[in-house]
Amino acid sequence: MSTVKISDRLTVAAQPDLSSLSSLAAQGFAAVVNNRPDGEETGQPGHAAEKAASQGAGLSYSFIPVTGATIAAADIDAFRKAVSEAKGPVYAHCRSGTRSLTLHVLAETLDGRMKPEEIEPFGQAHGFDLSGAVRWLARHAAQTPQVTGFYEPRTGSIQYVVADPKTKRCAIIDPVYAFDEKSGSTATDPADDILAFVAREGLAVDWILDTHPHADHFSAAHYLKRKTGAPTAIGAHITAVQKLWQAIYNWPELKTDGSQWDRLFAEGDRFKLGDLDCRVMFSPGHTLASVTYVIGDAAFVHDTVFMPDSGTARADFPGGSAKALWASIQAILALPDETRLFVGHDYEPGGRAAKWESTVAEQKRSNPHLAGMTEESFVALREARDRTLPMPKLILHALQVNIQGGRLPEPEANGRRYLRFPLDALEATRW
Ligand SMILES: N[C@@H](CCC(=O)N[C@@H](CS)C(=O)NCC(=O)O)C(=O)O
Ligand SMILES: [Fe+2]
Repeated sequence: MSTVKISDRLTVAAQPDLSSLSSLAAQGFAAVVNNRPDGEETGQPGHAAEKAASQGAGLSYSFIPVTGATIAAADIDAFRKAVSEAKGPVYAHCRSGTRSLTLHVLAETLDGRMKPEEIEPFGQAHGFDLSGAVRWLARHAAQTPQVTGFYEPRTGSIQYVVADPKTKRCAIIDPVYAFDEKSGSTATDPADDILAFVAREGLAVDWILDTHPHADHFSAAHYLKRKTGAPTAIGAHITAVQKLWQAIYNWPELKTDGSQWDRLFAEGDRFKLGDLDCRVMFSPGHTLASVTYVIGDAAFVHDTVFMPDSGTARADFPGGSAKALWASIQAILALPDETRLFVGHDYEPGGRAAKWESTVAEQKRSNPHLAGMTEESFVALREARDRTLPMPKLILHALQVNIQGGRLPEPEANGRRYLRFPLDALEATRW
Protein backbone atom coordinates (compact mmCIF):
# COMPACT_ATOMS: atom_id res chain seq x y z
CA MET A 1 0.00 0.00 0.00
CA SER A 2 1.49 3.34 -0.98
CA THR A 3 1.25 6.22 1.44
CA VAL A 4 2.72 9.58 0.44
CA LYS A 5 3.24 12.50 2.77
CA ILE A 6 2.33 15.68 0.90
CA SER A 7 2.78 18.12 3.78
CA ASP A 8 2.71 18.13 7.56
CA ARG A 9 -1.04 18.53 7.20
CA LEU A 10 -1.86 15.98 4.48
CA THR A 11 -0.90 12.43 3.58
CA VAL A 12 -2.58 10.65 0.66
CA ALA A 13 -2.78 6.91 0.38
CA ALA A 14 -4.07 3.91 -1.49
CA GLN A 15 -6.92 1.89 0.03
CA PRO A 16 -5.92 0.92 3.58
CA ASP A 17 -7.28 -2.12 5.38
CA LEU A 18 -9.20 -1.61 8.59
CA SER A 19 -6.32 -2.47 10.90
CA SER A 20 -4.08 0.13 9.20
CA LEU A 21 -6.83 2.70 9.71
CA SER A 22 -6.99 1.88 13.40
CA SER A 23 -3.25 2.37 13.76
CA LEU A 24 -3.25 5.88 12.28
CA ALA A 25 -3.89 7.69 15.56
CA ALA A 26 -0.74 6.14 17.03
CA GLN A 27 1.15 7.53 14.03
CA GLY A 28 -0.05 11.04 14.89
CA PHE A 29 -2.99 11.39 12.47
CA ALA A 30 -6.14 13.17 13.61
CA ALA A 31 -8.52 12.65 10.67
CA VAL A 32 -9.39 10.24 7.87
CA VAL A 33 -10.93 11.35 4.57
CA ASN A 34 -12.43 8.57 2.44
CA ASN A 35 -12.71 9.68 -1.20
CA ARG A 36 -13.79 6.32 -2.52
CA PRO A 37 -17.39 5.43 -3.40
CA ASP A 38 -18.48 2.11 -1.92
CA GLY A 39 -18.56 -0.98 -4.09
CA GLU A 40 -15.67 -0.22 -6.47
CA GLU A 41 -14.12 -3.64 -5.87
CA THR A 42 -14.68 -6.69 -3.76
CA GLY A 43 -12.85 -6.69 -0.49
CA GLN A 44 -13.04 -2.90 -0.17
CA PRO A 45 -13.96 -2.25 3.49
CA GLY A 46 -16.53 0.49 2.60
CA HIS A 47 -17.73 3.68 4.23
CA ALA A 48 -19.55 2.24 7.25
CA ALA A 49 -16.67 -0.02 8.31
CA GLU A 50 -14.07 2.70 7.71
CA LYS A 51 -16.08 5.17 9.72
CA ALA A 52 -16.38 2.75 12.63
CA ALA A 53 -12.67 1.85 12.52
CA SER A 54 -11.58 5.49 12.31
CA GLN A 55 -13.88 6.82 14.96
CA GLY A 56 -13.16 3.80 17.16
CA ALA A 57 -9.49 4.81 17.03
CA GLY A 58 -10.34 8.42 17.99
CA LEU A 59 -9.91 9.84 14.49
CA SER A 60 -12.44 12.17 12.88
CA TYR A 61 -13.84 10.81 9.62
CA SER A 62 -15.26 12.43 6.45
CA PHE A 63 -16.85 10.63 3.51
CA ILE A 64 -16.34 12.59 0.28
CA PRO A 65 -16.72 9.94 -2.43
CA VAL A 66 -15.71 10.99 -5.95
CA THR A 67 -14.98 9.44 -9.31
CA GLY A 68 -12.51 11.06 -11.69
CA ALA A 69 -15.29 11.92 -14.13
CA THR A 70 -17.70 13.47 -11.66
CA ILE A 71 -15.62 15.65 -9.33
CA ALA A 72 -17.64 18.80 -8.62
CA ALA A 73 -16.87 22.09 -6.91
CA ALA A 74 -18.76 20.84 -3.83
CA ASP A 75 -16.34 17.91 -3.45
CA ILE A 76 -13.38 20.27 -3.53
CA ASP A 77 -15.07 22.51 -0.94
CA ALA A 78 -15.80 19.53 1.29
CA PHE A 79 -12.21 18.27 1.01
CA ARG A 80 -10.78 21.71 1.81
CA LYS A 81 -13.09 21.98 4.82
CA ALA A 82 -12.25 18.48 6.12
CA VAL A 83 -8.53 19.23 5.94
CA SER A 84 -8.74 22.73 7.42
CA GLU A 85 -11.05 21.71 10.27
CA ALA A 86 -9.07 18.61 11.26
CA LYS A 87 -7.40 18.79 14.65
CA GLY A 88 -4.09 17.54 13.22
CA PRO A 89 -2.60 15.64 10.26
CA VAL A 90 -5.09 14.23 7.75
CA TYR A 91 -4.92 10.85 6.03
CA ALA A 92 -6.91 10.95 2.77
CA HIS A 93 -7.36 7.91 0.57
CA CYS A 94 -9.17 6.58 -2.47
CA ARG A 95 -8.08 3.48 -4.44
CA SER A 96 -4.59 4.70 -5.31
CA GLY A 97 -4.48 8.18 -3.69
CA THR A 98 -4.82 10.00 -7.02
CA ARG A 99 -8.34 11.28 -6.41
CA SER A 100 -7.43 12.52 -2.91
CA LEU A 101 -4.41 14.37 -4.25
CA THR A 102 -6.49 15.69 -7.16
CA LEU A 103 -8.97 17.24 -4.72
CA HIS A 104 -6.09 18.78 -2.77
CA VAL A 105 -4.39 20.38 -5.78
CA LEU A 106 -7.71 21.64 -7.13
CA ALA A 107 -8.42 23.36 -3.80
CA GLU A 108 -4.89 24.80 -3.77
CA THR A 109 -5.23 26.09 -7.32
CA LEU A 110 -8.73 27.54 -6.89
CA ASP A 111 -7.49 29.30 -3.73
CA GLY A 112 -4.50 30.75 -5.62
CA ARG A 113 -1.78 28.86 -3.72
CA MET A 114 -0.78 26.78 -6.75
CA LYS A 115 -0.64 27.58 -10.46
CA PRO A 116 -2.24 25.24 -13.00
CA GLU A 117 1.12 24.62 -14.69
CA GLU A 118 2.60 23.46 -11.37
CA ILE A 119 0.07 20.66 -10.92
CA GLU A 120 1.53 17.94 -13.14
CA PRO A 121 5.17 18.38 -12.01
CA PHE A 122 3.92 18.39 -8.39
CA GLY A 123 2.07 15.14 -9.04
CA GLN A 124 5.08 13.53 -10.73
CA ALA A 125 7.33 14.52 -7.83
CA HIS A 126 5.02 12.52 -5.56
CA GLY A 127 4.46 9.65 -7.99
CA PHE A 128 0.95 10.59 -9.17
CA ASP A 129 -0.55 11.40 -12.55
CA LEU A 130 -2.57 14.60 -11.97
CA SER A 131 -3.46 15.27 -15.61
CA GLY A 132 -7.13 14.82 -14.63
CA ALA A 133 -6.87 17.86 -12.32
CA VAL A 134 -5.48 19.98 -15.15
CA ARG A 135 -8.34 18.86 -17.42
CA TRP A 136 -10.86 19.61 -14.66
CA LEU A 137 -9.58 23.19 -14.34
CA ALA A 138 -9.72 23.75 -18.10
CA ARG A 139 -13.28 22.40 -18.23
CA HIS A 140 -14.28 24.48 -15.23
CA ALA A 141 -12.83 27.71 -16.69
CA ALA A 142 -14.71 27.14 -19.96
CA GLN A 143 -18.04 26.44 -18.27
CA THR A 144 -20.72 28.99 -18.90
CA PRO A 145 -22.53 29.92 -16.80
CA GLN A 146 -20.36 29.79 -13.73
CA VAL A 147 -22.40 28.28 -10.93
CA THR A 148 -21.62 28.63 -7.24
CA GLY A 149 -23.68 26.64 -4.77
CA PHE A 150 -24.13 27.71 -1.15
CA TYR A 151 -25.16 24.85 1.09
CA GLU A 152 -27.51 25.74 3.94
CA PRO A 153 -27.00 22.89 6.42
CA ARG A 154 -29.99 23.57 8.67
CA THR A 155 -32.44 22.69 5.90
CA GLY A 156 -30.16 20.86 3.47
CA SER A 157 -30.94 23.53 0.85
CA ILE A 158 -28.66 24.70 -1.90
CA GLN A 159 -28.78 28.34 -2.95
CA TYR A 160 -27.11 29.32 -6.20
CA VAL A 161 -25.39 32.26 -7.82
CA VAL A 162 -25.37 31.76 -11.59
CA ALA A 163 -23.11 34.15 -13.45
CA ASP A 164 -22.29 35.05 -17.02
CA PRO A 165 -18.49 35.42 -16.74
CA LYS A 166 -18.33 37.75 -19.73
CA THR A 167 -20.79 40.41 -18.62
CA LYS A 168 -20.60 39.72 -14.86
CA ARG A 169 -24.39 39.63 -14.65
CA CYS A 170 -25.84 37.03 -12.30
CA ALA A 171 -29.01 35.50 -10.94
CA ILE A 172 -29.56 34.28 -7.40
CA ILE A 173 -31.67 31.13 -7.23
CA ASP A 174 -33.57 29.89 -4.18
CA PRO A 175 -31.99 32.04 -1.45
CA VAL A 176 -32.76 31.09 2.16
CA TYR A 177 -33.91 33.35 5.02
CA ALA A 178 -32.97 31.53 8.21
CA PHE A 179 -35.64 30.72 10.77
CA ASP A 180 -35.49 28.78 14.03
CA GLU A 181 -38.89 27.43 15.01
CA LYS A 182 -37.85 26.79 18.59
CA SER A 183 -37.06 30.42 19.45
CA GLY A 184 -38.91 32.15 16.60
CA SER A 185 -35.62 33.82 15.59
CA THR A 186 -35.01 34.89 12.03
CA ALA A 187 -31.63 35.69 10.50
CA THR A 188 -30.32 36.81 7.17
CA ASP A 189 -26.86 35.27 7.27
CA PRO A 190 -27.35 32.76 4.40
CA ALA A 191 -28.50 35.57 2.10
CA ASP A 192 -25.81 37.93 3.40
CA ASP A 193 -23.14 35.35 2.53
CA ILE A 194 -24.47 35.43 -1.02
CA LEU A 195 -24.37 39.23 -1.12
CA ALA A 196 -20.77 39.18 0.15
CA PHE A 197 -19.83 36.71 -2.61
CA VAL A 198 -21.56 38.81 -5.26
CA ALA A 199 -19.67 41.93 -4.07
CA ARG A 200 -16.34 40.07 -3.90
CA GLU A 201 -16.75 38.75 -7.44
CA GLY A 202 -17.89 42.13 -8.80
CA LEU A 203 -21.21 40.72 -10.04
CA ALA A 204 -24.41 42.64 -10.78
CA VAL A 205 -27.63 40.89 -9.73
CA ASP A 206 -30.18 40.83 -12.56
CA TRP A 207 -32.66 38.31 -11.15
CA ILE A 208 -33.76 36.75 -7.88
CA LEU A 209 -35.44 33.49 -8.84
CA ASP A 210 -37.37 30.90 -6.89
CA THR A 211 -38.00 27.49 -8.39
CA HIS A 212 -41.08 26.85 -6.24
CA PRO A 213 -42.80 27.90 -3.03
CA HIS A 214 -40.60 26.05 -0.55
CA ALA A 215 -42.14 24.00 2.22
CA ASP A 216 -39.08 23.65 4.42
CA HIS A 217 -37.52 27.13 4.66
CA PHE A 218 -38.34 30.80 4.10
CA SER A 219 -37.31 32.35 0.81
CA ALA A 220 -34.94 35.33 1.06
CA ALA A 221 -36.20 36.70 -2.28
CA HIS A 222 -37.93 39.73 -0.80
CA TYR A 223 -34.97 40.54 1.47
CA LEU A 224 -32.55 40.34 -1.46
CA LYS A 225 -34.79 42.48 -3.64
CA ARG A 226 -34.67 45.17 -0.97
CA LYS A 227 -30.88 44.85 -0.80
CA THR A 228 -30.15 44.74 -4.54
CA GLY A 229 -33.17 46.22 -6.31
CA ALA A 230 -33.19 43.19 -8.64
CA PRO A 231 -36.55 41.82 -9.82
CA THR A 232 -37.99 38.62 -8.33
CA ALA A 233 -39.66 35.80 -10.26
CA ILE A 234 -41.31 32.41 -9.77
CA GLY A 235 -43.48 30.03 -11.83
CA ALA A 236 -46.82 31.40 -13.03
CA HIS A 237 -48.79 28.61 -11.35
CA ILE A 238 -47.90 30.19 -8.01
CA THR A 239 -51.39 31.71 -8.20
CA ALA A 240 -52.91 28.22 -7.85
CA VAL A 241 -50.66 27.53 -4.87
CA GLN A 242 -51.72 30.83 -3.33
CA LYS A 243 -55.39 29.87 -3.69
CA LEU A 244 -54.80 26.44 -2.22
CA TRP A 245 -53.01 27.77 0.84
CA GLN A 246 -55.34 30.76 1.15
CA ALA A 247 -58.03 28.21 1.95
CA ILE A 248 -55.80 26.25 4.35
CA TYR A 249 -54.80 29.40 6.26
CA ASN A 250 -58.31 30.92 5.99
CA TRP A 251 -56.71 34.11 4.70
CA PRO A 252 -59.20 36.07 2.58
CA GLU A 253 -57.01 39.19 2.33
CA LEU A 254 -54.14 37.33 0.66
CA LYS A 255 -53.68 38.48 -2.91
CA THR A 256 -53.70 35.39 -5.12
CA ASP A 257 -52.68 37.01 -8.40
CA GLY A 258 -48.92 36.54 -7.99
CA SER A 259 -48.42 40.30 -7.71
CA GLN A 260 -45.88 39.72 -4.91
CA TRP A 261 -43.29 38.94 -7.66
CA ASP A 262 -42.05 41.14 -10.50
CA ARG A 263 -42.41 38.40 -13.08
CA LEU A 264 -44.27 35.10 -13.34
CA PHE A 265 -42.73 32.57 -15.73
CA ALA A 266 -44.74 30.14 -17.82
CA GLU A 267 -43.51 27.05 -19.72
CA GLY A 268 -41.21 28.11 -22.56
CA ASP A 269 -40.65 31.68 -21.38
CA ARG A 270 -37.22 33.06 -22.19
CA PHE A 271 -35.08 35.75 -20.63
CA LYS A 272 -31.46 36.90 -20.77
CA LEU A 273 -28.76 36.80 -18.14
CA GLY A 274 -25.98 38.95 -19.57
CA ASP A 275 -25.29 37.25 -22.90
CA LEU A 276 -26.76 33.93 -21.80
CA ASP A 277 -30.09 32.58 -22.97
CA CYS A 278 -32.35 31.33 -20.23
CA ARG A 279 -35.44 29.19 -20.65
CA VAL A 280 -38.12 28.17 -18.21
CA MET A 281 -39.60 24.68 -18.05
CA PHE A 282 -42.78 24.10 -16.09
CA SER A 283 -41.91 21.16 -13.79
CA PRO A 284 -44.92 20.39 -11.57
CA GLY A 285 -45.20 17.37 -9.28
CA HIS A 286 -43.34 18.35 -6.11
CA THR A 287 -45.54 21.48 -6.10
CA LEU A 288 -48.16 22.83 -8.48
CA ALA A 289 -45.92 25.73 -9.45
CA SER A 290 -42.41 24.26 -9.72
CA VAL A 291 -40.22 25.41 -12.59
CA THR A 292 -36.77 24.49 -13.88
CA TYR A 293 -34.48 27.28 -15.05
CA VAL A 294 -32.24 26.25 -17.97
CA ILE A 295 -29.34 28.69 -18.21
CA GLY A 296 -26.70 27.85 -20.80
CA ASP A 297 -25.72 24.22 -20.16
CA ALA A 298 -26.99 24.30 -16.56
CA ALA A 299 -30.47 23.37 -15.36
CA PHE A 300 -31.70 24.30 -11.90
CA VAL A 301 -34.05 21.42 -11.27
CA HIS A 302 -34.57 22.01 -7.57
CA ASP A 303 -36.97 19.49 -6.07
CA THR A 304 -37.50 17.11 -8.99
CA VAL A 305 -34.50 14.82 -9.11
CA PHE A 306 -31.98 14.82 -6.27
CA MET A 307 -28.39 13.54 -6.51
CA PRO A 308 -28.36 10.11 -8.15
CA ASP A 309 -27.83 8.37 -4.78
CA SER A 310 -30.80 10.24 -3.28
CA GLY A 311 -33.58 9.56 -5.76
CA THR A 312 -36.23 12.20 -6.27
CA ALA A 313 -38.23 14.81 -4.39
CA ARG A 314 -41.44 13.94 -2.59
CA ALA A 315 -44.76 14.60 -4.28
CA ASP A 316 -47.23 14.50 -1.38
CA PHE A 317 -47.61 18.16 -0.42
CA PRO A 318 -51.02 19.76 -1.12
CA GLY A 319 -51.13 20.04 -4.92
CA GLY A 320 -48.31 17.50 -5.39
CA SER A 321 -48.51 14.58 -7.84
CA ALA A 322 -46.09 11.69 -8.41
CA LYS A 323 -47.42 11.26 -11.95
CA ALA A 324 -46.81 14.92 -12.78
CA LEU A 325 -43.34 14.67 -11.19
CA TRP A 326 -42.48 11.71 -13.45
CA ALA A 327 -43.48 13.71 -16.55
CA SER A 328 -41.49 16.75 -15.36
CA ILE A 329 -38.42 14.59 -14.75
CA GLN A 330 -38.73 12.99 -18.19
CA ALA A 331 -38.65 16.47 -19.76
CA ILE A 332 -35.50 17.28 -17.75
CA LEU A 333 -33.86 14.01 -18.79
CA ALA A 334 -34.60 14.88 -22.43
CA LEU A 335 -32.09 17.76 -22.15
CA PRO A 336 -28.66 16.97 -23.67
CA ASP A 337 -26.76 14.29 -21.73
CA GLU A 338 -23.98 16.68 -20.66
CA THR A 339 -26.42 19.24 -19.18
CA ARG A 340 -25.32 20.06 -15.63
CA LEU A 341 -28.18 19.50 -13.19
CA PHE A 342 -28.18 21.48 -9.95
CA VAL A 343 -30.48 20.14 -7.25
CA GLY A 344 -32.29 22.09 -4.56
CA HIS A 345 -31.63 19.82 -1.61
CA ASP A 346 -29.12 17.33 -0.42
CA TYR A 347 -29.64 15.46 2.83
CA GLU A 348 -26.13 13.95 2.96
CA PRO A 349 -27.32 10.32 2.77
CA GLY A 350 -25.30 7.89 4.86
CA GLY A 351 -23.11 10.74 6.12
CA ARG A 352 -21.46 11.61 2.80
CA ALA A 353 -20.53 15.26 2.30
CA ALA A 354 -23.16 17.45 0.63
CA LYS A 355 -23.21 17.43 -3.19
CA TRP A 356 -25.47 19.18 -5.63
CA GLU A 357 -24.22 18.83 -9.20
CA SER A 358 -24.78 15.92 -11.58
CA THR A 359 -25.54 15.54 -15.28
CA VAL A 360 -28.47 14.21 -17.26
CA ALA A 361 -26.32 11.20 -18.28
CA GLU A 362 -25.42 10.38 -14.65
CA GLN A 363 -29.05 10.63 -13.56
CA LYS A 364 -30.23 8.34 -16.35
CA ARG A 365 -27.48 5.84 -15.58
CA SER A 366 -27.50 5.68 -11.81
CA ASN A 367 -30.52 7.23 -10.13
CA PRO A 368 -32.48 4.20 -8.83
CA HIS A 369 -35.77 6.16 -9.01
CA LEU A 370 -35.22 6.64 -12.76
CA ALA A 371 -32.95 4.02 -14.31
CA GLY A 372 -35.07 1.19 -15.69
CA MET A 373 -38.28 2.66 -14.26
CA THR A 374 -41.64 3.20 -15.91
CA GLU A 375 -44.19 5.83 -14.98
CA GLU A 376 -46.14 3.14 -13.14
CA SER A 377 -43.21 1.78 -11.13
CA PHE A 378 -42.02 5.32 -10.33
CA VAL A 379 -45.44 6.42 -9.08
CA ALA A 380 -45.74 3.29 -6.92
CA LEU A 381 -42.24 3.80 -5.45
CA ARG A 382 -42.74 7.54 -4.90
CA GLU A 383 -46.14 7.19 -3.27
CA ALA A 384 -44.96 4.35 -1.03
CA ARG A 385 -41.96 6.38 0.13
CA ASP A 386 -44.06 9.51 0.62
CA ARG A 387 -46.37 7.60 2.93
CA THR A 388 -43.38 7.17 5.28
CA LEU A 389 -42.27 10.82 5.36
CA PRO A 390 -43.45 13.23 8.05
CA MET A 391 -44.29 16.74 6.85
CA PRO A 392 -41.27 19.09 6.79
CA LYS A 393 -41.00 20.67 10.20
CA LEU A 394 -41.44 24.18 8.79
CA ILE A 395 -44.18 23.56 6.22
CA LEU A 396 -46.84 25.62 8.03
CA HIS A 397 -44.34 28.34 8.94
CA ALA A 398 -42.80 28.54 5.48
CA LEU A 399 -45.76 28.51 3.13
CA GLN A 400 -47.37 31.62 4.61
CA VAL A 401 -44.13 33.50 3.99
CA ASN A 402 -43.29 31.98 0.63
CA ILE A 403 -46.67 32.49 -1.02
CA GLN A 404 -45.98 36.16 -0.30
CA GLY A 405 -42.63 36.07 -2.12
CA GLY A 406 -40.63 35.71 1.10
CA ARG A 407 -42.30 38.59 2.96
CA LEU A 408 -42.62 38.04 6.70
CA PRO A 409 -46.06 38.85 8.14
CA GLU A 410 -46.58 42.56 8.74
CA PRO A 411 -45.81 43.65 12.32
CA GLU A 412 -48.85 44.01 14.60
CA ALA A 413 -49.58 47.09 16.77
CA ASN A 414 -46.84 46.10 19.24
CA GLY A 415 -44.27 45.95 16.47
CA ARG A 416 -44.01 42.12 16.47
CA ARG A 417 -44.69 39.76 13.61
CA TYR A 418 -46.79 36.65 14.16
CA LEU A 419 -47.26 33.44 12.21
CA ARG A 420 -50.58 31.65 12.08
CA PHE A 421 -51.19 27.89 12.05
CA PRO A 422 -54.21 25.85 11.07
CA LEU A 423 -54.73 22.78 13.22
CA ASP A 424 -55.56 19.45 11.61
CA ALA A 425 -55.63 20.96 8.13
CA LEU A 426 -53.05 18.65 6.59
CA GLU A 427 -53.19 14.88 6.55
CA ALA A 428 -52.71 13.29 9.96
CA THR A 429 -49.02 13.24 10.76
CA ARG A 430 -46.67 10.31 10.61
CA TRP A 431 -45.06 11.32 13.89
N1 LIG B 1 -36.67 16.64 7.33
C1 LIG B 1 -36.85 17.73 6.42
C2 LIG B 1 -37.62 17.19 5.23
C3 LIG B 1 -37.76 18.19 4.16
C4 LIG B 1 -38.51 17.65 2.95
O1 LIG B 1 -39.58 17.03 3.05
N2 LIG B 1 -37.92 17.94 1.79
C5 LIG B 1 -38.55 17.74 0.53
C6 LIG B 1 -38.14 18.86 -0.41
S1 LIG B 1 -38.86 20.37 0.11
C7 LIG B 1 -38.25 16.39 -0.09
O2 LIG B 1 -38.52 16.19 -1.26
N3 LIG B 1 -37.75 15.44 0.68
C8 LIG B 1 -37.50 14.13 0.16
C9 LIG B 1 -37.07 13.19 1.22
O3 LIG B 1 -36.96 13.62 2.38
O4 LIG B 1 -36.85 12.03 0.87
C10 LIG B 1 -37.57 18.87 7.11
O5 LIG B 1 -38.30 18.61 8.08
O6 LIG B 1 -37.42 20.02 6.69
FE1 LIG C 1 -39.28 21.76 -1.92
